[in-house]
Amino acid sequence: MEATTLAYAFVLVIIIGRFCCVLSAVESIRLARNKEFDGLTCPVSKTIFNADRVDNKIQCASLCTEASSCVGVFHHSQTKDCVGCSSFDKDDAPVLEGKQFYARRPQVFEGLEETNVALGKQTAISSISDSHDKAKGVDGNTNQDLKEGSCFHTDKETDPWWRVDLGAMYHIVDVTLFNRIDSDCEIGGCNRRTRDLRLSMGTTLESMNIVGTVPGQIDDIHTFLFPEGKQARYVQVTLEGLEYLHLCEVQVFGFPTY
Ligand SMILES: [Ca+2]
Repeated sequence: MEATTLAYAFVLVIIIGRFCCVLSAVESIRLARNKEFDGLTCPVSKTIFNADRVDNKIQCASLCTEASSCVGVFHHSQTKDCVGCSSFDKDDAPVLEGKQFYARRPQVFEGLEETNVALGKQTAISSISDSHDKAKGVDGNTNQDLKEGSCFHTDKETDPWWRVDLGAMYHIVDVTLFNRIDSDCEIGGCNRRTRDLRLSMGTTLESMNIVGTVPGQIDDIHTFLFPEGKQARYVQVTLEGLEYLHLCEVQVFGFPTY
């Protein structure tokens, strides 16, 4: 009887020991998961949203734009988690494979790759001179010599304009104009014609707003910067006054909204 009791006690000790090991292992897993998840969380009480099934970083960043207090997001390309924070120091974030943090400064996201969203898009123009069609403003060729066949050119008229339809809403961070700089014009060069420009943007053609102006002649390459970003679908360049309008490329850098 005593031997049997000892045997039961021995087995009990083994079971308890293994149970403790299991508990210890569970704790390790929990801690490991917490540690891993630290890279997807914000400081205490600074989480604004925690969305799952967010397929890409741009959709994740777009969620942040809908929350005025959001300063950045984590997006995990494997788990599809998207976490928005009202405060975060990205330098403190642990580096985990597949996860990236994107800071909002304050509306444009560092880390997202802006592209020329005007490239190859539909264009409109007030008039066309010779073969210098409107589409040449977005053909990807920045050659600034008209003879090379990659510039658009209006007739001489009052307030000539050129416009691109981006086809969707974009966060726009800069617009760059490539002036015509060949020497085929009369004294003074052709580049002097490109002056007194205004840049307009709108989400619709009925809601265009002036977002930049250039008094006098523009540089050979002129860039309008929008550090906080502009949301627009249409981008238009208008020359104020009686003149030809010709540019060899208009680049619109930004990233899509969803
Ligand atoms: Ca061109």
